[in-house]
Amino acid sequence: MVEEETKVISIELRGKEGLENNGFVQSEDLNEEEVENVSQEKLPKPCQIGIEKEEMQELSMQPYAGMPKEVLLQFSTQARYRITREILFWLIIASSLVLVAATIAIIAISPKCLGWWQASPIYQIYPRSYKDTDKDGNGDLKGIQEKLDHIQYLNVKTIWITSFYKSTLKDIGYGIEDFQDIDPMFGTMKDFENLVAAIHDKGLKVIMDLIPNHTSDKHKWFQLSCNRTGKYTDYYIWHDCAHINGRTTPPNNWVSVYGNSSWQYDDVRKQCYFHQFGKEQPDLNFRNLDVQEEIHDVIRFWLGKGIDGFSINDVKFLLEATHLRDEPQVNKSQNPDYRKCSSNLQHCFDIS
Ligand SMILES: [Ca+2]
Ligand SMILES: [Ca+2]
Repeated sequence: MVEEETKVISIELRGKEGLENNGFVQSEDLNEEEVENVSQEKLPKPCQIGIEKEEMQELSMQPYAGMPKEVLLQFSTQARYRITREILFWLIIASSLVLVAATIAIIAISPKCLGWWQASPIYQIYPRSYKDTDKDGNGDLKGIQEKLDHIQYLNVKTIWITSFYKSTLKDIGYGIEDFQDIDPMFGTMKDFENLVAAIHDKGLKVIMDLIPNHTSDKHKWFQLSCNRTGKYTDYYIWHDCAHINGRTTPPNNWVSVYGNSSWQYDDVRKQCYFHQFGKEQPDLNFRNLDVQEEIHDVIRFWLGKGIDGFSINDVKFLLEATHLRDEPQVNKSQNPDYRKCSSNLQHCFDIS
């Protein structure tokens, strides 16, 4: 009989009055003597319940919080705990290896160090106001060379020499007459070569201005363009404009950085040319591939002289919209005469 095979196990259960707690946590404040003193009448009556043996085994095998080491070891060897533990262990090992490999890969493919142009502040020199060695009142290239020890003392690694091109000195040397020559005020090409060599001997780098947006109106390219000579005809931005009794009506309302119209009438060509800056600085037509190639030649020329890099000037002015639409006024209720100031117009079309 099933009932006969069932072994009744008596379990004494007592009320949870702090006397027992599963046998693994004892109240340190309650010693045996105190327990003896507890009145038997006050203790709850033991009771008996019947539990199947298999149920009892399963019940007794449930892990519980705070179980002692001996009980814990009983469970730790069971397959479900051992396999789970091993899977987690190898996952941690694999994750650690992936992390180490990724770290090494990132270090390996990252730039090893800063570029030379990032290694220190760049020391800008406006040569005309720097040291004057021939006492003509203007600084010169030899003056820069004489101050290299001072620059090195400052722990500067790169020097930027602003425009020393041959120019009319309009706009402090930014209206260039010849992109491949040095203004006599600053010295000779030999002086420049000596300066670059001295700079490099001291372990320094040197950059110079590159001004591709415009030239001086004295540049030979512009003279040839005024006369519509061959490929130079379209080296600049020309457009028809009305010119009656000395009064010019420009193609649009565009205003130069220095104020007033960006268009200047040329008596030789009988057209207007565009200038972002002064009227003595006509803009090159940078959509012309021959012009682009000319600037490439300029870059190659100075790199050949040993220059380490360029500071490219006024890049945002390189290209203008070809449709030549009027720029909208910032304040539409403003008198149109105020359009003579560049800041009164939105530059949607003449600045890229
Ligand atoms: Ca001088
Ligand atoms: Ca331009």
